[in-house]
Amino acid sequence: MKSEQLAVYFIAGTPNCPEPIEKVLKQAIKGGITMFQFREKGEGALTGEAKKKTALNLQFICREAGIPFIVNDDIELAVQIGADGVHIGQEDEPASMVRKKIKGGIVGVSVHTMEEFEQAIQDGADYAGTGPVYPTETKLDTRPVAGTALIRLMKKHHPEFPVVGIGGITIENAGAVIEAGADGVSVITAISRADDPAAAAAQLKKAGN
Ligand code: 3NM
Repeated sequence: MKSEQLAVYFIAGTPNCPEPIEKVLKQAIKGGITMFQFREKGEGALTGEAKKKTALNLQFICREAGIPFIVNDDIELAVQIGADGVHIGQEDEPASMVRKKIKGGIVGVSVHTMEEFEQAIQDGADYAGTGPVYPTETKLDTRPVAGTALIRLMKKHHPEFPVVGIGGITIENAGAVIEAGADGVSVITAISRADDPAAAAAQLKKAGN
């Protein structure tokens, strides 16, 4: 993958969206997001066929727009529908195993320490996400807030390896994440709950330039 694809990485599931997720995604695409992750988690999250149907709708929208469609955690679903990739956490199967299942697809890994970062690189991950950079209410079981220090360290040791920040990132603080060396910002709330998701995505993009 190209690191530019991480520039504005929108993540969402139906519980994050006050309007139909397909509509929110289309607006975010209009604003210029560069990648999308379907993360169907939390209260009221879809399961089974309903989840698969929504995934297929979102995959179609991403395909038409020419941006990668990534599935969070659910490797089986990703393989079944031929998603462009998966994003996994430290609790999931090792990236090396996922790499085999997902063939040439994108494998993203959440990391919180330099050790986890080095391991992800060794395991053949395509990019690393790290956070929470800032306090977030979207994910309850996060690690302590890390600020931008780890991003700086990661990029110091592996300048070429694609890294994206996550957690509490807004239009106001996105510039600091990029300034620390990240290739992009991942956001849920800043786009999914914006009055105008297209404008929010466009402003996040501008913050990175
Ligand atoms: N992972 P928002 S923080 C999905 O720290 C996720 O690994 C995190 O949502 C981590 O943009 C987070 O609304 C939530 O803060 C990001």
